[in-house]
Amino acid sequence: SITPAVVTVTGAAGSIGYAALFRIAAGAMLGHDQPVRLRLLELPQAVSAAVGTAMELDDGAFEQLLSVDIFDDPRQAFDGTDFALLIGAQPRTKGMERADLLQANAAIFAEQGAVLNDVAADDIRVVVVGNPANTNAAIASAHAPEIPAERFTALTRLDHNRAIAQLSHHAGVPAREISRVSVWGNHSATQYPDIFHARVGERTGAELAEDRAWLIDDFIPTVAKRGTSIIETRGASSAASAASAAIDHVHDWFLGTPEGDWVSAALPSPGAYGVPEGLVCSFPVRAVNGHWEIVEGLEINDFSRARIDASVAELADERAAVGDLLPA
Ligand code: NAX
Repeated sequence: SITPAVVTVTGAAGSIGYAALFRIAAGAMLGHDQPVRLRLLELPQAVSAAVGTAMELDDGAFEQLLSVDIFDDPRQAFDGTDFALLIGAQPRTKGMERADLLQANAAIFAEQGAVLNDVAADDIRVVVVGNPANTNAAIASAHAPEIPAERFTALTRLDHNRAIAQLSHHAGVPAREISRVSVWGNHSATQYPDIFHARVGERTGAELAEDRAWLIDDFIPTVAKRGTSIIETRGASSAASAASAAIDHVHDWFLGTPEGDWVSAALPSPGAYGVPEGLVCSFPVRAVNGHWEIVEGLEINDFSRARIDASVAELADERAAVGDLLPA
């Protein structure tokens, strides 16, 4: 029999958490044969909503869902956990400066990193969804010295999936025939969705990129500003698509990326592609035997270099803004 996996979801009563939990319970994340124990972490005022979600999870009668426990204490929620989806974060409220948001979240992720360091399972894998996701992941990792840094990742798979969707519409090719898209940098409007190495049905991304007007004025900004368009159109921020991307991220990390393809995820830079060490930056990655490996040796043209550098500069600024919580 397969050892059950312990999965902790923070912000479990929020919009993304609500959408993610049912698909995790249904086996979309770890496979349909993998038994799962769910731990939900919420703020005290949202515990009741999380209890209600747990009642609904019960009512799903999911075959592989062994238990659902709810906590407002990270130490209990992360005890022995194998997978941590860190979705809960302090939202940006009216009048709040970006630096204030960074500071507020830095405190949350410093604490959660330290607790994970103390109580999580040895093979813990962490994906940070709560914004600013890259810097939050860097802070959590900096406070977890006993956990290998590459176990702390941030979600840029939603950006990756958005890029595939836009390419699919533009080229009239189904998503399943699109591979090797790369998102570089920060999960923010400075991110760079790179199609120069992509395969788009019978065509190449490089060929599509020859239409620079489309690339610069349409494709890149549409992907980078998609979150804002969703808010404007839907009246609420991306939730089910973000949950789906977080599930894709953990799924591939655990079970592997398809042969011949790669995905995007933000990892602590080992200095790859000139990205300063330790910045949690999105790269093209493959999962091999349960570990992310950055796809090496891609040729980066001047067009891409300038855009990667701009997003990496923003990550460096965020690191500077959180100061002591993230030692340089
Ligand atoms: P919601 O406000 O619906 O839910 C957040 C939940 O987190 C709330 O229930 C709140 O009580 C809880 N929470 C806050 N602080 C917590 C803490 N310290 N411990 C445990 N729980 C805590 O937000 P939702 O729409 O679910 O978005 C969650 C986060 O994802 C936000 O930071 C959002 O900016 C971020 N996003 C990240 C994306 C990505 O691709 N990386 C895309 C979607 C989304 O914008």
